[in-house]
Amino acid sequence: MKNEYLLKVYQECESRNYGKVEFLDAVKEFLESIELYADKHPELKKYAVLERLVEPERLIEFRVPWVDDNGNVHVNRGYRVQFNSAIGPYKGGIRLHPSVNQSIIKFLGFEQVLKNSITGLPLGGGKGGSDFDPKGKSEFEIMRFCQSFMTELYRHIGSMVDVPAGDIGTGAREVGYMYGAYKKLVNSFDGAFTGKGLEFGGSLARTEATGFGLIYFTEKMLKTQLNTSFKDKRVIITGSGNVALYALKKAAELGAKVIAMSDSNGYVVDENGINFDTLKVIKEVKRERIKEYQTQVPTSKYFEGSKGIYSLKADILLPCATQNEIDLDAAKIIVKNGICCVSEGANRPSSNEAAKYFVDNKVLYGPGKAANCGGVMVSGFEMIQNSEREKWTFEYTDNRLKERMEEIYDSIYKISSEYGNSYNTILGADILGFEKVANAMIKEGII
Ligand code: NDP
Ligand code: 2IT
Repeated sequence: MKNEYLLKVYQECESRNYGKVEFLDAVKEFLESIELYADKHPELKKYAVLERLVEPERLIEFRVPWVDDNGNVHVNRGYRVQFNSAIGPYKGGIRLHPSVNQSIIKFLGFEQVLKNSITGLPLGGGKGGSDFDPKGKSEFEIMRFCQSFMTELYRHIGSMVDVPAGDIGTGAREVGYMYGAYKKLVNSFDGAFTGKGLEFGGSLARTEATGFGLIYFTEKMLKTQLNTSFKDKRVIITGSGNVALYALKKAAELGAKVIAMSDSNGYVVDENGINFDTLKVIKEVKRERIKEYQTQVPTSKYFEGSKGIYSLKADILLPCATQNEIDLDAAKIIVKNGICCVSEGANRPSSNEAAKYFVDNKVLYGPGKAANCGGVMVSGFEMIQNSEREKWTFEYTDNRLKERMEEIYDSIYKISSEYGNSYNTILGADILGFEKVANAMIKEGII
């Protein structure tokens, strides 16, 4: 970073966020990538747009006590960051994972501001979560936790204020419990959550949206840059949750062979292509580990440890698990193995160094904030349907998602090309997301 204004913003942010590594990495990547844009836009400094952008409007931290099935009391910590509402109500998921802390929630909230702007919908950015670990908990323990979480969160959200949704550890079941508790507390059916059940205001295709959107974006990138497609490609997907599962489904529909998938314990390799229906029952219905796939499909192989997956030979890698899965060393192995495309279903799965390495080596790179924005896009469609008291068909919703994901890639390609490198999608995505938010922050005044 050479621009003095950007340097000053980063240094101030660093001193205010000591030790918040994930958040600072996200801010640094963003400031570095918009440098050429900032050089041409002195109004950013005049109106202190970047100082305001990196400071959340509000961060709520709260106690979440709950009682397990044996009568023991536990206390977890809950968070909601309401990062930026310049272009719409705060919007973003809720993550339940033992690793959740302020730094992770802030990085996710910061990314969400840009991502939501990229969708083209009027949505601000937020994120929430807790260090609660859903693994091994009974159905009623999960329900009691979600209800306790909502006894605080309900007062901060609403359909015109802040609209949460799912993320790691929060799927349709958890959203149901949270929305149920919210409704009871506010006595209003105002759709203040997305990812709801289809019986109570949920949108068709929301479950599929992030994974499908990732594939639509990536297919367009493959076509534009390499005049190729998913057909007959060998694909690796990390993770085996909501995003990974529906990325598998759509990639296979387009003729790809997904040869490996993982969870935090290990990975399976199936040279015949991982079977969606088998994996869906294991993960969504039975909530088992991916190891179980090997029992169901004896010709496949299971390996302990999730890192070995990057050493497999393939054409395309879709990281769909969590942040910082791919460091520079892993990126070097991936490039050496001939992967031509890395497209992110997860939020910031590649470290800054790894992402830069992909761009520098002309690997097609889909940054998460663009490649995975299909999820929040269909969340936005759910909000539209709720306010219209409407229900769109699966086909209509899916077609709109596909059309929009392709347009988003086109816009990123255009911006990156104008700035001199069509492979630098990091710059393209950041500028696409940022410009609208920045203009809104200037026009709305310094507040
Ligand atoms: P799920 O909880 O459904 O699945 C998460 C998957 O990632 C699981 O396979 C899990 O394995 C693995 N995983 C999680 N944490 C770790 C870790 N620390 N190390 C290794 N593996 C890990 O979550 P989603 O599929 O919803 O989310 C996956 C990613 O996609 C996240 O980065 C999320 O922020 C992002 N995302 C999600 C969207 C959505 O609509 N759901 C939208 C946009 C982005 P295990 O079971 O072993 O923990
Ligand atoms: O990271 C994300 O975009 C999500 N977890 C989805 C957010 C949403 O509001 O649908």
